[in-house]
Amino acid sequence: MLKLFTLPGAGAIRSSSPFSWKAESLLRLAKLPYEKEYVADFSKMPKGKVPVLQDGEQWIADSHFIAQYLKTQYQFDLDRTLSAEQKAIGHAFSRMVEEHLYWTSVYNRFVDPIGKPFMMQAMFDGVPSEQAEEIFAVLQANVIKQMQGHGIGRHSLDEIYRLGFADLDAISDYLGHKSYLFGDEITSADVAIVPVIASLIQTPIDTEIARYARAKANLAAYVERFDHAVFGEE
Ligand SMILES: N[C@@H](CCC(=O)N[C@@H](CS)C(=O)NCC(=O)O)C(=O)O
Repeated sequence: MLKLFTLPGAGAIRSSSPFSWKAESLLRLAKLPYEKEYVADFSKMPKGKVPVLQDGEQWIADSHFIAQYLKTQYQFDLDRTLSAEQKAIGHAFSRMVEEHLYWTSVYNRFVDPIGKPFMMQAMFDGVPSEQAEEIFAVLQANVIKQMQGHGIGRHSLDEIYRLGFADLDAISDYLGHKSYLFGDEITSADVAIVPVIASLIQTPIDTEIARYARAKANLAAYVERFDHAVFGEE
C-alpha cells in the first residue's frame, strides 16, 4: 500500500502542511488506498521536508513530483480536459500560491504575534510551558531564516500581508462565481491552491491576512466545496 509521510492536522485542517494536504487530496481524488505516517523528524525525509510518498521501493519527495508520479504510474491526470492555455494559467496560479502566498500563511502562524497563542495550544497542549516556548522559538527562528532567504521575510508585517492580499484578490477575481478555477471539475491548480487558502481561512487565528481571506465569500465557499468533494463528511 502507498504510504504518505505527512504532518497531522485538526478538523477541517487536513494537515498543518498544505503541501501534504495537497498530496493527500491527490491520493483521494485518484481513489488510491494509502496509509499515513506522521513525521516528527524532517531530517529522516529524503529532502528534509514533507510530503513524501512511498510506493514499495520508491520514495517520492515533494508534492509536485508526487503529482507527476501519480500521472505516470497510475494514469491519474486531473488536467486531461484542460486546454494548453488553461494549463498555463493553472500552473501560474499554483506557483504563485505555493511559492509566495504560502509564506504569508507561514508568517501568520509563526511570526505574527497574533498567531502564537493558537499555535502554542495546537502544537504543545500538555507540554510544560518552558519547553513549549523553547521549541516554538526554534521553529520560529527556522521560519524567519527561510523567509529571509526567500526575500519576503525582509519586509514589514504590513508589507507582507499587502503582498498576500494581492494574491488572494487574484484568486478570488479569477474564480468569480465558478465552482473551481476552470469550471465544475477539480483540476490540479485547485488542489494546490485550496490547502494554502484554507490554512488561512480555517485556522482560528485572527490576523489581518486571515480576516482578509475570510471576507472573500467566494474563497470561503470554494474551500468548503473542495473539502466536501475530497474528504466528504470525515
Ligand atoms: N515544494 C515542496 C514544499 C514542501 C514544504 O515546504 N514542506 C514543509 C511543510 S509545509 C516542510 O517540510 N518544512 C520543514 C522544513 O523546512 O524544515 C512540496 O511541494 O512538497
